Amino acid sequence: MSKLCLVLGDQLSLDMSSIQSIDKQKDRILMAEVKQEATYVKHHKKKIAFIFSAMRHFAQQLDANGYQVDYIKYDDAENAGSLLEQVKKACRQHDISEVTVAQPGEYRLLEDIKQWEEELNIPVKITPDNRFMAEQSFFHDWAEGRKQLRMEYFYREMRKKHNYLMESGQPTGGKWNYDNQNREKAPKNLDIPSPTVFERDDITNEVIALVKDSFSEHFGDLDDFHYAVTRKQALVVLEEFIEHRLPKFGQYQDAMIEGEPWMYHSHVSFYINTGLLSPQECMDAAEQAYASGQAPLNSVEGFIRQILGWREYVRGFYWYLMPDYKEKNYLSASRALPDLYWGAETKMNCLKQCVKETKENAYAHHIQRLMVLGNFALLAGLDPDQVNEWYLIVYADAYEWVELPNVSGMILFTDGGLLASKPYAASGAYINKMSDYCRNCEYSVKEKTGHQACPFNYLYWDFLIRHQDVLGKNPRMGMIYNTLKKMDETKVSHMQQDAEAFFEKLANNEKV
Ligand code: FAD
Ligand code: DLZ
Ligand code: SF4
Repeated sequence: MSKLCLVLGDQLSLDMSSIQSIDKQKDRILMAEVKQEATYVKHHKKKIAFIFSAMRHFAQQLDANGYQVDYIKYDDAENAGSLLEQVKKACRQHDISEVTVAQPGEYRLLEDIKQWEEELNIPVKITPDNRFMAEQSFFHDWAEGRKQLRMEYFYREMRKKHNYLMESGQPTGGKWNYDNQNREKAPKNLDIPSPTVFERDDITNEVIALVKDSFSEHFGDLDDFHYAVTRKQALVVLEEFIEHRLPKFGQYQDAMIEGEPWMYHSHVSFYINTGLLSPQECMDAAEQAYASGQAPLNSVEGFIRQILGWREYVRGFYWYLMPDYKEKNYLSASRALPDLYWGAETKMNCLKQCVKETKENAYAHHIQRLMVLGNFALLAGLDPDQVNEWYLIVYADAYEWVELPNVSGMILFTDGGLLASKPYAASGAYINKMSDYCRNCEYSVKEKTGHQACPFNYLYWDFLIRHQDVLGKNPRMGMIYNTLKKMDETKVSHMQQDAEAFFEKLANNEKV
């Protein structure tokens, strides 16, 4: 009698609680590429290629470490198509008395696995996901009784608890947050380091051929696949980030440049989320760079805030509020996701560039996701389910625990202010300030109305007018509603007409 440990595609770490709980000599590990997980949404081709290749490499690593692994490839003749069916087969094949799996990152799969005991007639043990620094109970205790769940206060608790950038109980440099030093526009002719690139090995080539064949209908390009697919490679990505990009990460964190998808960002989300890197080692490396004078505080604090703050916070937030959170729609948004999100032609250069890069790389950096693609989704009142599905599909780092709070809470304000104190809504002026997209746009960012006007300009005011009944009560929106009050009525009515005409074009699938 032995145990069967199921390792999911985003649980690729030898330190996983489930793997740690088994006996190498007696027990078995199961990993399976299954239709159920690869198609419950139509993931970007590069996301599937990355996950399958990283899974296959990790199986080899397990094997080299003395574990007994059953690995089911997507095109194996005996592939049963779902995790449960694969587990059933493995239980029949080996004399299994218990199944163990670490808590999955998505509510739907956790609920599914909770039913398995009845199906299998043996115990199914779900161990905690020990890759996060804040246990679910820690978030729960922090959140309970609060009306608003602000990341900033959670982050301070985490800084103290885990002793990052702390000196004698006080934050290093005297401030908790250097966000105001993370907003510079990038000057021309910046010498941005290229991203870390790896040659594809036989495993990755085989997976790419498989994805081409089996997922041809899915969105996204497969060309120039250069991601790390092993822990060893992911460590090189981290090392190169710390050396070459971290020094300017803080300064240009919010900047966007046409043709520069990678900027000074770390590109480690794919690897942390699948277990190839730990959040601690990423932050330790950054803190060490500060201690040795290699990187300034605004960069290092900014990077640590994203991981110890935002990443841990959204994960706690997700499990604290699911399943109800997914149903929220405070602004009653219902417009269908326009085809331009799938690459249909658009005159709006900022959207065009961000979608193009997303299609090419299964990656866009934070401010592109938030202030271009997200801002448009908010202002246009796009349906939250469709927007969530799009984000879950297109980014190689997307799993619902991290995608949903960012999309529903941060960009769409579906929770009415639980995550963000006000909607991240902005006109074209913000995009023009933080990027060079407007230079090559058919619209004019300076014009507020008329067919040359940047749609973000009139959509912004139209959004505020449409939601005045609820947003007008928000104290953080007071100033902007005062500006609206003082605006010339004819101008306001022109903006509303322009917005209406724009929405009509969207509905008719016309190019906007
Ligand atoms: P960097 O900018 O270098 O940041 C460092 C790390 O901080 C990231 O690797 C990530 O682990 C963490 N981080 C930064 N911001 C966030 C955040 N808001 N939430 C959680 N972690 C964060 N991140 C995902 O990992 N998966 C997603 O599906 C995802 N969807 C998003 C959707 C929207 C609408 C928005 C606004 C943000 C989303 N993010 C998501 C957060 C963020 O955009 C990505 O983590 C980041 O762009 C990944 O690139 P990077 O590794 O170069 O990050
Ligand atoms: C994302 C993904 C994909 C595309 N394919 C698989 C797979 O075939 N087998 C697997 O075990 N996991 C896969 N994953 C990751 C899971 O979807 C992920 O574990 C859950 O969404 C929970 O985060
Ligand atoms: Fe985007 Fe408007 Fe600038 Fe065009 S003018 S790139 S639509 S912000």
